[in-house]
Amino acid sequence: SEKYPYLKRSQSFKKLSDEDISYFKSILSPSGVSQDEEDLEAFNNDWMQKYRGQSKIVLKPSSTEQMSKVLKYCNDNKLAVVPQGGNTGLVGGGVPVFDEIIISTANMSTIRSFDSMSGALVCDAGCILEVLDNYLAENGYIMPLDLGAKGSCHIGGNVATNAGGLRLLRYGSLHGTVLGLEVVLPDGTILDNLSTLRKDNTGYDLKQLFIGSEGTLGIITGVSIMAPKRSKAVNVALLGLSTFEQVQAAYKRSKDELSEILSAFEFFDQASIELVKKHLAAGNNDPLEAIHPFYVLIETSGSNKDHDDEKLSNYLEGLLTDEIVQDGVVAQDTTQFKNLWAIREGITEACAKTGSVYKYDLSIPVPVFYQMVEDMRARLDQQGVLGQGKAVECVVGFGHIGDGNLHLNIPAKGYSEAITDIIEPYVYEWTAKYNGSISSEHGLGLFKSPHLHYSKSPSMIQLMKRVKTMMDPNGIMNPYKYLPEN
Ligand code: FAD
Ligand code: 2HG
Ligand code: ZN
Repeated sequence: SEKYPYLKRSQSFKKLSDEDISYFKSILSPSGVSQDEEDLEAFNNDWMQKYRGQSKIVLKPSSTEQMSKVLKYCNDNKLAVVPQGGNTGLVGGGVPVFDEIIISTANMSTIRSFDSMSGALVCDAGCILEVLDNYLAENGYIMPLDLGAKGSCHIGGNVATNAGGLRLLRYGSLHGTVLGLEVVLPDGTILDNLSTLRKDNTGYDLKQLFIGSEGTLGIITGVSIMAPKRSKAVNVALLGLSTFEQVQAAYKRSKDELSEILSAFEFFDQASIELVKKHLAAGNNDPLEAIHPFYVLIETSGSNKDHDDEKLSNYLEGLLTDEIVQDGVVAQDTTQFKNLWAIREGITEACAKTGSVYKYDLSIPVPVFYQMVEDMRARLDQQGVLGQGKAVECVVGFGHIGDGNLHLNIPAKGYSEAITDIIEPYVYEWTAKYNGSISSEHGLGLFKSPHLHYSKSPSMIQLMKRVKTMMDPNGIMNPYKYLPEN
């Protein structure tokens, strides 16, 4: 493929034939097989318009049994596949590289059960995250995860990428909140582990292997997840600060003074808000008078509004008195609450409006977060490519302070080897120097697989490859991705 000159289609995979198509049509409903070109456009291209496959078919099973038949057939016939949920992934994992068959969970969107005593929700993998959260809201519960992509991403995709997001600080990762999974293995075996138990120490915890496996070991068809009670009192505040030291000071204090009610601590820089203001309606929601070098969005969630309000206002007053923040606003109603979150959640989309974005998702120590951003700025500037009208528009830093996760975004006019060579491997070496992670929450996909060694030792990568070979001996599951070739 011209799209990926450095990759070769594996000869071990068969090409799709009319016979294969007839078989798929015989087991799936008419809406379960699509070869329509327009339809395929959306499935072959990723959210960023960065990755592009050439699949000729998308299959949408509507039951676990259908999924099992499809996968078994593909495995028996050495047809490569790529599982796809909402196609919001940011590392090129959910779209084909060549002609892999796209297997979508779009037709699997039933909520199977909800236990209002334990909070255990059991649902199909194709349920949209926001739909689940709205369903739980009616029952006084909340999904333990939330992302800007909630309106499109599927819970199966969330589990497959081990998505982090905006509530991880409070409710922890999916490795803790997922109670059970139903997974179809490449040979068609249905692994039924949809447990709703909070505790279960009987044997290897196999579900953990699929959380974050990005479609390389099997297809998740069902998810059992522990939903916490929805907090009665929720506050959100937006703060303007002058330095990154102040951001850290505000975070430290929030742990002391807001402690058990703190439910999010997000930061973004001036470049972020400028892009949001330039490209999105959400930019008009900024209630602060001036533009600040740094912003913090704090959310509290608790059970007693008076108690939370008092804590938050004492905390904010202290920050203002000690000149740790320059300005701050607490949302006064639901609309303003949503508006403030929309600014933070809009940064990804605002960056994308520029054209192409070089996106890095790093775990590094919080004290060096902004040094990374500034070093990258200096580096691009030195090479003469940074600034208005140049190849790179700006360097944007934001992310989940509470989780030690920096999002470094570099919006540019297009993707080029020259720019990539300025950024990489510099960014990975920088991260490795601090024993950080080159993928904090977005995953490896096609983008990061060659760089895995910056975060994992040779013996760990070897063991990962053995697991992959054992579970997917024909290598049909999402090939060319996740693990490095050599
Ligand atoms: P897809 O993109 O369709 O697939 C992602 C990967 O999972 C692929 O490798 C695919 O093959 C595999 N996969 C999908 N479904 C299955 C399945 N059922 N079984 C096995 N494998 C499967 N991520 C974060 O972690 N935190 C964030 O805050 C965050 N915010 C985002 C905001 C925006 C605006 C966008 C566009 C993305 C954001 N993301 C974030 C990226 C995130 O990984 C995805 O949004 C989400 O988890 C992927 O779900 P999806 O259903 O879209 O999966
Ligand atoms: C977020 O935290 C997402 O908003 C997306 O993880 C980050 O666009 C990004 O780099
Ligand atoms: Zn994020």
